[in-house]
Amino acid sequence: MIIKDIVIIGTGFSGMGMAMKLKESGRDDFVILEKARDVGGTWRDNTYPGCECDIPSHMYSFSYELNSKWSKSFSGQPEIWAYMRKVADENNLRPKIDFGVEVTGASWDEDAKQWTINTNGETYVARVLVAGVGGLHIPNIPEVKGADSFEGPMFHSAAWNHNIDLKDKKVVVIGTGASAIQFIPIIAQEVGELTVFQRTAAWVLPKKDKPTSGFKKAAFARFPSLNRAYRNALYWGLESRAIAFNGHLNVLPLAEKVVKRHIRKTIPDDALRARLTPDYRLGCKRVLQSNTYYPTFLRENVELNTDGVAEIVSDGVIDNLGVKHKADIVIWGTGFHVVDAFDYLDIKGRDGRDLTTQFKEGGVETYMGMTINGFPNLYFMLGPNTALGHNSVVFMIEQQTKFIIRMLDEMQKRGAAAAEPTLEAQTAFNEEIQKRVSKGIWTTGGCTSWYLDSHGKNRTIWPKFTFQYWWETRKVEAPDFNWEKAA
Ligand code: NA7
Repeated sequence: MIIKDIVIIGTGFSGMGMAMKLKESGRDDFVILEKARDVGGTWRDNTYPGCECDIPSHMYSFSYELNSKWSKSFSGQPEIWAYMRKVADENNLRPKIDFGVEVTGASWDEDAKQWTINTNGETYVARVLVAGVGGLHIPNIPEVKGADSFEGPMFHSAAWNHNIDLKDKKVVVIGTGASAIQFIPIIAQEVGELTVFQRTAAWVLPKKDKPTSGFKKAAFARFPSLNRAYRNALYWGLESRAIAFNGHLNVLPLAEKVVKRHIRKTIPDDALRARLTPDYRLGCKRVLQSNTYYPTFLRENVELNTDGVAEIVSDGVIDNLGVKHKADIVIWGTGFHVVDAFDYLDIKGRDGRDLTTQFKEGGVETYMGMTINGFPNLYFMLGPNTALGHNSVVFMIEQQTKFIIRMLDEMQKRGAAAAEPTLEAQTAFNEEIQKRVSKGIWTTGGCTSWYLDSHGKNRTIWPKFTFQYWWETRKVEAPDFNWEKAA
């Protein structure tokens, strides 16, 4: 058994950010548990061709670890992952990480006021547990009739099989979300035939990506304040997008026109254009960006299928019209388990209450997306209703790490062994969020998306400006919590 004051799960932006803030606050009695052999979270795991950020890199990075060398506006996965490894090295985080340790469950010990954390190896015991597991890490592979009978390679975009040579092969891609629209234009250039199964057309804006000039890199390296000013300008530019999504829908037609013009200019064929044009409001699902996605459908070797996947057979995919599309390889670009991601965690709180059951029966409700009544000293990073469509989630992560440090300070000040939000505070937070979110484009825009749970409630997105999150988490509202002294 390994005893620590604090256990963090995961070494993505969340886990690493938490570790850095703990160190900064003078706390060293912690460990990070990482199931893989290196740091990086989703940016280590997603290696599909063309994987890159869709929030500008100068903003999609730690505010206290500025990087003057980003090669372009939206950096690719290898560069983001290298940045994360560098941050881990420069902050000496690796000695604090137990690699190859996968958490299988955690339970709260009421008497000892601590968490017992079960893993594939040692058991850990800690006063505080911080889950930095991310919202997008469990691949969603839909259950399709006959999928087991497929004889060729079949893999998900988040587990790309680089040993498979796609050259001249017949490939079927299922899904046209954020990942698929990045790899489809690239693999289309080498495969023999590509059939893309689109269930819902995406809004794909042109991507304003450009290389960072040598001058800019040198200036940012020499004068970090310039880099920060640029980051600030990006922040406010991105933040302004929240105006449209959060209820001021009159701003949206402008952006919709941009996409429609983009499709019109690229796709001369009326029927194909119609199939690629969304029938719901922009912003309802995550808005995508690419300059190469639409033109890909002009290629002779690429076919768009909008008839739906009915069945997979040994050598192909049959659509709902009964047409068979021969395939040597099937690639799932079908996203992740998001709202139900917690089902995979076996977390037992006070009186043995099960987190999954509580979320299923009472709704996915937390306080500030971080703490949960009945689950003392447990913190989620990027938990329910703190994901973003319009700005960098690293900003949210930074506010959360600061909030958790404030909670630890407050516990210390009060001599508290355990802290959890009151049910009243948690309910009030969720009522306000749901009131807001119900007016937003994600609910009113005429689509279904992974932002919504099975009851149509948005349990994913933060429906306000991100500076409001900063404001609301900038101090601990002591009456919102039960502070429990050690027995
Ligand atoms: P997304 O953006 O959730 O895309 C998933 C895609 O897969 C989307 O086009 C879905 O269609 C499609 N899908 C999902 N299930 C099915 C089934 N059963 N049949 C057919 N098509 C299906 O996931 P990504 O991996 O691309 O990106 C996830 C996030 O990662 C992204 O937003 C970034 O933040 C990073 P639908 O639109 O639901 O009809």
